[in-house]
Amino acid sequence: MWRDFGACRAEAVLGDLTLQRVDAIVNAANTTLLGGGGVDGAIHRAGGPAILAACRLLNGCETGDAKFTTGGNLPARYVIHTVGPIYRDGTHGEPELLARCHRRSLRLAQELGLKSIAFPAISCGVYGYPVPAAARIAIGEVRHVLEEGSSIEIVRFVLFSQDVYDSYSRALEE
Ligand code: AR6
Repeated sequence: MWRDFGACRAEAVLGDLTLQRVDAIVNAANTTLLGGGGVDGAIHRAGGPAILAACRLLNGCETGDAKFTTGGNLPARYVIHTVGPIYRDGTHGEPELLARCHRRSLRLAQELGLKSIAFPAISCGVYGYPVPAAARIAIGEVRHVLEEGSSIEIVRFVLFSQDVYDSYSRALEE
């Protein structure tokens, strides 16, 4: 499923983020940036120790912010580490923080001069964000940033299961 926003293509695919041949993949990290489970664990396993070594120099990352490191052994040149909100009930700033993760990651990619970036479903695993709502926020914010004008040509959402893929596809169609 894909859709063009301005000169940029946004797409949703079912797959493994760590295998993507893009300029940067985005990690759904935690504030320590020192690794964890889920997609974070998969990125560190596939990318090797260079990513953790680079993360140690970054002093963590606040929720809603983003920082970058090398991609190590990954096909992607960079990993952009962002920290999504832990979902409580939706009234504790979760939507704004989730939107900010996407905005900060895209801005960082633009500052690095990148043309392609791939996101996972940030906050949709351990952090418990209801997937349809997270998908609408993620796609809405990406659209917003791209329509402001951007050097980025491809934004790919790489979803690990059919239900998550379906939610992101639906949000792209809306
Ligand atoms: N490719 C694409 N998506 C994946 C992959 C993969 N290889 N592996 C898992 N997912 P989560 P969060 C999906 O829990 O909710 C970590 O411990 C997964 O099915 O990775 O933001 C961090 O260190 C789900 O749909 O991230 C933090 O402590 C989505 O990625 C915490 O988890 C996100 O799930 C962050 O939690």
